[in-house]
Amino acid sequence: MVINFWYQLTADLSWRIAIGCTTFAVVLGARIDKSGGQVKTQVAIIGGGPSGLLLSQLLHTRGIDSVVLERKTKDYVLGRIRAGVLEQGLVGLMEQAGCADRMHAEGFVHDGTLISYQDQTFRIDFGGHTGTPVMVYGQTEVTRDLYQVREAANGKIEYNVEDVIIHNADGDRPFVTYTVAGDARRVDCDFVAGCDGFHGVSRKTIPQDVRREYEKVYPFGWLGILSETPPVNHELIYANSPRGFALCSMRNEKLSRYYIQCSLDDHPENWTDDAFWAELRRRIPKDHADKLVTGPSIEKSIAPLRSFVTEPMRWGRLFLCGDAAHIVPPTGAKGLNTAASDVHYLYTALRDFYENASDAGIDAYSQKALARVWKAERFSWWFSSLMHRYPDQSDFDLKIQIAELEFLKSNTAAQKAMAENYVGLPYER
Ligand code: RFL
Ligand code: PHB
Repeated sequence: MVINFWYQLTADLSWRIAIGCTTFAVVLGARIDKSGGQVKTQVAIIGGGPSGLLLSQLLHTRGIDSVVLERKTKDYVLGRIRAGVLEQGLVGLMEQAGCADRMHAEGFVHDGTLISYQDQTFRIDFGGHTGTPVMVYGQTEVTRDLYQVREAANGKIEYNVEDVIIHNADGDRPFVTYTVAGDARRVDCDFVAGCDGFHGVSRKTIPQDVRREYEKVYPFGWLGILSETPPVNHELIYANSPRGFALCSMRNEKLSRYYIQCSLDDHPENWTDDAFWAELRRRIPKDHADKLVTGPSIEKSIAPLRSFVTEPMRWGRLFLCGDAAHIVPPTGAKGLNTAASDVHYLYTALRDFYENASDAGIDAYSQKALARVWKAERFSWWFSSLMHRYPDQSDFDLKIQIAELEFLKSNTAAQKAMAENYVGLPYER
């Protein structure tokens, strides 16, 4: 009873004082009281993947308190091999978050990429067309760096959370309930950030009659392997071959990441390492195939390809970020980068709220985030359509695909458009 009264009072006070008074909000936010499994914070973040951790750390740099609730363990999150290419926007956010040193020391700056089809190979010159490179640095390392700064700052991350439910998102005082090893807990907050990926609970909290979903499922997947071998080329190679798409990527000079298009009913166990290397060799340009260094795979998995967007990305005090709101096929490396632009818009909006007592940012969040999301969706869809073999592709479709590749190879304006999208469109102010 006493706890509940105190709790209601601080929840109410925090909310009122937060409006228009940073200092008080910061002081209250930092005063996280925990009693009987109840915690008070400013922003409850569901999901401790890259979106959730980055948002939490950025808010921390401005004295805005958050609690991250993660369904898995830290090791599990770090075990997921995913993105490898970071746009400058994300690089800049890592700098603002105070955890970019290792990325700058160990990441690889790429000024272009190779595209191959039939017996042709050409290069898209990012530097020449946009003056901007991309950074090759694995999502695993981004996440590791974010965990490190969150832990150094005593950031609150709860692992192994189950049964997460978001309450009152459309009211004034949202709260989140969950269990850890059967123990019921609750976080009261001003806002909830849904950073819990495609299979999380946040998106589904938005009522069905408010939510509109757009989806395209592709009739193939990517079989990917990680191997402790030197990359076949110093830049990425995207290959359109009659046997299907292939991608040569990397994590560092001793760690390569390769993908081949596969059918949706395929399984990683169907592929010995030798079979994978043989198939990759058949799909990439001959001069590269000849110098491909092979070795045992240390990870092998299949990812289906999907385009997905949910609208709106805000419902009351709940804001969706990253894969919770949208998915792109990995062709063009936009998933993590689009998650990062959401984080940028939400972080800016929350700063505006706490520091300037302005609702303008949070009111504009969904529209601003979606405007950029749809451009990334278009680019990923276009690049996927250009590079893959579709089961139902007619001879006409194939001719069009080759004509488009030839146009891209020879047309500077088309290359510039591709480079601008690949390195990442600017964040709107
Ligand atoms: P994540 O990474 O899925 O993290 C969500 C977190 O939420 C947790 N969670 C919950 N926690 C609490 N309660 C619940 N009910 C929960 N439900 C889920 C999960 O355990 C998880 O830890 O989403 P986030 O943070 O939005 O990050 C998105 C990125 O991970 C994703 O977009 C990229 O990996 C996509 N992607 C790529 N993106 C790029 O920008 N560049 C690339 O080069 C790139 N390559 C890729 C990719 C994705 C791939 N796969 C496997 C889908 C390559 C591949 C193969
Ligand atoms: C990766 O390195 O995992 C990667 C790189 C580029 C992509 C997709 C994935 O387009």
